[in-house]
Amino acid sequence: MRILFYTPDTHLQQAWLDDLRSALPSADIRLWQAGDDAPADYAAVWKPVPGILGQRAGLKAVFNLGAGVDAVLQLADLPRHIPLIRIDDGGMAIQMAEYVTYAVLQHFRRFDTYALQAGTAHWNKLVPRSKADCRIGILGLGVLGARIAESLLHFDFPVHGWSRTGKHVPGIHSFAGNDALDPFLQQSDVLVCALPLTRETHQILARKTLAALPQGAYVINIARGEHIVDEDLVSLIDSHHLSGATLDAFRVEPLPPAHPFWHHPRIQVTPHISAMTVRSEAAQQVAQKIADLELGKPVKGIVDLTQGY
Ligand code: OXD
Repeated sequence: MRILFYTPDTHLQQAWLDDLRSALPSADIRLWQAGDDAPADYAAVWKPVPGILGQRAGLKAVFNLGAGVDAVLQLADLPRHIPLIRIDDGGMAIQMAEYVTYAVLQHFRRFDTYALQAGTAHWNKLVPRSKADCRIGILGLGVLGARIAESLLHFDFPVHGWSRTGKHVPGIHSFAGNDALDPFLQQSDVLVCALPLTRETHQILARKTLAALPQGAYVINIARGEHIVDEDLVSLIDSHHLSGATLDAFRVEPLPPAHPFWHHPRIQVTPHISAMTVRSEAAQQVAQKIADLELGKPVKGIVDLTQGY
């Protein structure tokens, strides 16, 4: 069996090859190099460039080696007649839950303001926030959003969620569809964006939607930079409608040094680390799914190309 592998992260290529080879010891696994147009049975890729997948003879399925599939879906030469398969969770949901829980707690317990005070050796006890005023709204209730909700419920935060179609997540009220977006936002003192990037969710957090959040709301984005209109976010923080943001994903990555997010005192930036693919786990999943496909068994995680996730 021939497996074509690609990631643009050159420093990770060998480690990926090692993990894939140990999960699939009898397969012939090769790193795609420019000009490689030899047949392959499967492709396992992250942010592929044109020419890797299109017209590839023999290809039966494509595996996406990260959480979001938007980069693959943007490829003009994506073969649309074979399954595109994502890694299910693969150790990423727990990392996202940790990241969001940290960001929520630092906002709720005002550690962000204490850090600013510490900068000027200012000793000042702030009034604690109440959980009733820290209602968490999670945009996107897939595997990742549901795991985040579960984690915040442990701390007794009131949690609700929004998704395009109705989802049942134990312990939370869920809103569904466009008409429910405004009521959802109006109750979200902390807004967590865990949405897939699609045509519908592109720039979903712009002036109008951000302004629908309650006064003093806090924004956490662990999804994609394109979900947010950067200038609108900064302007609503500057006008004190929003109290701040923790952001892990950006329109341009690495975030350019001159971008206002870097130096804004109320914005915390991290370099797209909220969840990193656990290579060995992802490689095992690819191996298991290939084994199932070869036996004609159903596999989980097939992306709906029309919905974009
Ligand atoms: C992502 C990832 O999709 O890092 O953002 O896996």
